[in-house]
Amino acid sequence: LCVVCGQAKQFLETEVQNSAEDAAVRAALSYDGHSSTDDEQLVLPSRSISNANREKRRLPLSTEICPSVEGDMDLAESDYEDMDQLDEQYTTSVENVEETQLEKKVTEDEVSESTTKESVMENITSIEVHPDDKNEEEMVVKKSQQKKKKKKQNKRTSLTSLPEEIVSNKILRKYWIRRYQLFSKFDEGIKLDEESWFSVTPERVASHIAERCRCDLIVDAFCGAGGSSIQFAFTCSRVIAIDIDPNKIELARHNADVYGVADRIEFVVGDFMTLIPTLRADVIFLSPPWGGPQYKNVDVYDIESIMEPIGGTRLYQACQNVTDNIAYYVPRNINTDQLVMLAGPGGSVEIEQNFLEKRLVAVTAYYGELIHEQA
Ligand code: MGP
Ligand code: SAH
Repeated sequence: LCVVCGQAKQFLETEVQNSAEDAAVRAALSYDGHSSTDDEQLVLPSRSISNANREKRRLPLSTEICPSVEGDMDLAESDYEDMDQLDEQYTTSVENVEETQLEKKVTEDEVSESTTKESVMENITSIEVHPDDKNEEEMVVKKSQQKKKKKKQNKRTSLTSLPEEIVSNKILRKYWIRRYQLFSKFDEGIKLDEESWFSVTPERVASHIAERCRCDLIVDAFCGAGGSSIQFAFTCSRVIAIDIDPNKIELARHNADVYGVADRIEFVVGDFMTLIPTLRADVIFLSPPWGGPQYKNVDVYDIESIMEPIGGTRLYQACQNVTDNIAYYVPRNINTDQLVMLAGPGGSVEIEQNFLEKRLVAVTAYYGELIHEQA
């Protein structure tokens, strides 16, 4: 993760002129993207502008509620092979949806049994076609072709277990390939809907943010299918997870159950903007809708595009009535000037780029006491 600490941007820009981290910091500020890896930490030297005139809430930052989740979330080569297979299968499936539907009704056992039988038959047939063939090379080629065919058939079988939204929406296929990055326990029954596939916080990013937000009571204002809330349950004593969509709350509850933390989260169906006056929190985590994957269609994302017509500034300011400790998960192409402006005159913000396997996934802006202490 590449971390950039920011004060007022003007201050930052002048200060970094002579700093050793000059190039990297300016690169991060102007967002040229891919200069850092997950492992690098880039922190500006302390030039903290005091927030002292604000009332500070003490956060119990040291108690570990539960060990964090571990798992291999890196993409395997076979995942990319899967993608190719999925491409082929997808074409078939959209061309013949009815056939796919029928296929789905066949039980897994029936499918794998028939696949095995067919494969055996193929072997026999091909040997019979060339009973006297002594050319071993040709036989090897044949066998490898048979293997490929068998593999393809097995893959086709696996199509039957793909979630409906992945089969029917081509755009979601890349997220399926990344499913273990999203949830390491994906195979233990994680469920997502269309919007959640592209908006869930990937697990490693979520657990990193959760560590930084460690506190007694956190509000996850837009919990979606629970990617972030689940990780907050490992670092915070109490989690309130809010979403306006009842189906999301069902998914979040189910997914939290997969991770064994459902009983540590209070799920609330409701409009966060309406609920704010009733809330109390040490920390608020904001991961609002960005307007879908189209957020990438602009060079610089305007913070006011968040939850239009409300806008990202009003959303942030409404939270300040509850707490100054706000973590804001925003698009990687966000206008960083706007994130700095939210801190107000003399205020501070820490802007962090979240990487996964050298891929810049998103940006998180930390405010209030969530900003790392600077030397
Ligand atoms: P992405 O659209 O999946 O970008 O968003 P990707 O696939 O890295 O880009 P590409 O170059 O491969 O095309 C990256 C991450 O941003 C997702 O994994 C989500 O965590 C987050 N994200 C994306 N969207 C559209 C939203 C959103 O609307 N709201 C929130 N809170 N997060 C989102
Ligand atoms: N962080 C989540 C993803 C959030 S996506 C995760 O890791 O899974 C944004 C979510 O905001 C969507 O689920 C959407 O239903 C919800 N949402 C949109 N408007 C809302 C509102 N006014 N109040 C609460 N939730 C809202």
